[in-house]
Amino acid sequence: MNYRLPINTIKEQIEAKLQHNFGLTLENATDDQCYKAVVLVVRDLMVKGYLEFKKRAEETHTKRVYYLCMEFLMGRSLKNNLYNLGIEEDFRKALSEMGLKLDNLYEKEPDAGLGNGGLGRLAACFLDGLSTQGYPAMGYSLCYEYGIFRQKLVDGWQTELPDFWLPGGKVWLQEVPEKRVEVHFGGHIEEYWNNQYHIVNHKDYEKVMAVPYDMYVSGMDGRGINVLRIWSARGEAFDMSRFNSGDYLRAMEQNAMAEVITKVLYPEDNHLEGKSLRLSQQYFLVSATIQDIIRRHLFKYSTLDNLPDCVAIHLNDTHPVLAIPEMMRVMLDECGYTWEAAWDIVTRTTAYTNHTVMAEALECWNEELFKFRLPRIYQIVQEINRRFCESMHQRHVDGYKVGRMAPLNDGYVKMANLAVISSHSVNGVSALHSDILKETVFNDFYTEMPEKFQNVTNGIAHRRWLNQSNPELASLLTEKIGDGYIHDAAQLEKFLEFKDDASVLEQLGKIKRDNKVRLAEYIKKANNIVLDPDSIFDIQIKRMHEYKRQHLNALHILTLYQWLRDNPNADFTPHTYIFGAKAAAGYYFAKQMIRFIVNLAETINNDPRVNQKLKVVYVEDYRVTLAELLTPAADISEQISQAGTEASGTSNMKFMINGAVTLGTLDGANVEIHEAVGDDNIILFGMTTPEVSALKRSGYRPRVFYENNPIIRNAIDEMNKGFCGVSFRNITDSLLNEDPYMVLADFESYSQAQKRAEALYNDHARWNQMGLVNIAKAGRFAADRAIREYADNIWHATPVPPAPAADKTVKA
Ligand code: T68
Repeated sequence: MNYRLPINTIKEQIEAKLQHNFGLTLENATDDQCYKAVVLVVRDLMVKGYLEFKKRAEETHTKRVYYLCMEFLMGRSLKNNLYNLGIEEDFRKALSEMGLKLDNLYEKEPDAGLGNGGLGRLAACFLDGLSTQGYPAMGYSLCYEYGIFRQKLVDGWQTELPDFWLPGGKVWLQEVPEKRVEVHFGGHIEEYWNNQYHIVNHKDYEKVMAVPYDMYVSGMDGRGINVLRIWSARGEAFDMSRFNSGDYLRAMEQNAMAEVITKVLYPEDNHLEGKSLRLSQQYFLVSATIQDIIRRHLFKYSTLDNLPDCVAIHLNDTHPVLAIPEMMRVMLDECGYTWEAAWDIVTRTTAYTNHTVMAEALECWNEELFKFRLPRIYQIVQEINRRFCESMHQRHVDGYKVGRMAPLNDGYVKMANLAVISSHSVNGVSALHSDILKETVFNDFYTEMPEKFQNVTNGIAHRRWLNQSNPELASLLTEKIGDGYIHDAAQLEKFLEFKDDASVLEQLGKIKRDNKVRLAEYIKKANNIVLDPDSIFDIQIKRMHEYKRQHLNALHILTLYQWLRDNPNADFTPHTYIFGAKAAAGYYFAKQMIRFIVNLAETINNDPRVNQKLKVVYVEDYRVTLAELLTPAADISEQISQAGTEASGTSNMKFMINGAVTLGTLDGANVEIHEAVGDDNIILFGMTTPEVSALKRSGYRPRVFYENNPIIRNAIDEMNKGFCGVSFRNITDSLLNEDPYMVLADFESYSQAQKRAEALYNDHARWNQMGLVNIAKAGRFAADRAIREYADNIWHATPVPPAPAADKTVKA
């Protein structure tokens, strides 16, 4: 479909939307209203494309992919959709003729922050990959009224403000009230036999309505347009019985309780609190989604027998795993399937991705809570558990091992166990992570059912993270290697040809500098700190977490500061360290880490002995839109997690494709980045995963490093004394006594790596060449590639075949 419109038509349509939606003419409209009018015009185009794509998918019986995830960190959409539909320049021109600047309207869009970090952003990147490659797919999630909180730093301490994104964000959403479904909580179950039929009645439940909102997601060229369907919780429309019995207030209260379910996104990543509301969110998502999927399928086929042939359901992490017992419930209680038939269909349809090995993130629900909130689902999980244990005993599997694998154990519902047992495929998100899963957390399962285990290394939407965020680099690439890489990121490899081309290397250096200047302008405005664009921009952006070791980076900066203070005239390559991260609201240690970095930054930036050479910036409210500004400006990409802890990482890929050099451990996808670029184009340090395990086994004593290394000792002593009047003894206590992520053990190696980075940077041609190799080798980390692997190896799905030529002629 061609999405282009004549410039005059674009202008007329925008004016019509202003008139129709706001009762305004252009002269009286604000930028905010104009932004919304533009979105409405773009949305109309996308609806047309979507309907056409959907029709073709249905006619060709192409398998549909349903991607269930509690989080989709979409960021902004306007630029992405205009770019993908190939209409950005037309809109820019039309708006300019109307006296408006498209770039100003972009700034009116709030980030759709319906996620915490890597997991949610991955889901968003995957929607792009699915649409671009023409797979008919639907993302399912929740319409949180408040997305990830806005971060405000007050004297270095993170405070959280509500992110009420809907006033500016809702314009992308289409409410579909006729597709609403009921979700039932609580109550009790009555069972009886009627002739040979087992009847299950769920009584006295609370009813919550799930109302869908659809957000259209375009792929490149608009070939495929898919929908992200997010559910909003509502109380019953109007409880006449309560109203009639005079219980008006109680009726209103029930409504409010129901609506709490989608009020706010839980702001934890890689950590789970067993809160009842979170369980309700999870069940609300899967119940509404499964009912929706089954209704759609039955409407078309009148049977669920062929579900696994027509549909793939993907469970992104364990959060939506209750989709499995929910599907069983619908098939058993509402569709009359036997357990065996239903189980066969369900397990052939669903697949599961694991995103973490962190013990505190492996979901377990208190069995009593679970039973109370979801009595029928609990019964089904019990039956899954019973049958699983029985089958293992029949195979003479050791009883302890069966216990460890059981979904019900020790008074908990173990979601990861339920996921592995009930899915036909289990994958990790990088080669290393997938191996670790097999060797550790899922080793019991791996030895019993090895055929289920796969790896799909993560990938990023390279058009957003390269073409849209770094247009200068994108045009250099297009000039040198053509634009094939936009669809096929593997073609970036052609850029290697220019590895020794001095003029291209120089251009790369200039582009990087321009992006650094752009970032410096933002930081001057936001933080009132002046940065030197010729200094090394060394960036660590990701959630604040001990395992990601931002405190290793900060501790090293402190040692640099101490050295520079003593040697102010020493030869030192100017270095700017930039951090951006939110901490989970209740994660005290992570908040202390933020405060440490902010206070350290304040001290360094205000010390005239060093501040011409060393700067530290903590950007407030790190989010997708800021990442788009930060990533192209990095010289160094900090990927310094303790080996074996970061499942994959995706900022490493975004930095790489923008020509930054990874300074990192052999963890997550860094291992594959290393494989791709070779020893010369990455700066590695620290222990490997087996070395970490060996040190743990032999008994790690972090204090030894303090005692034997005066540099570490001085830094820790100064942390104890404190910065800006605040002592960081809780961090140093942890480092000296436990150091669970072995910061001190890796410190010396990290410090050497930083020195190597500086030396390499000073050889500008060499440094630019390292950047070039990183760009050229980044193709394999595209979301398009990851999606193809999921489609081929897990979902067994194919793209919608292009319409026959005859069709095209008719339309033209
Ligand atoms: C991340 N996980 C991994 N979790 O940490 C990262 N957790 O290595 C990986 O690249 C990324 O997933 C994509 O695979 C998360 O981001 C969460 O955000 C999360 C949210 C809620 C509960 C638990």
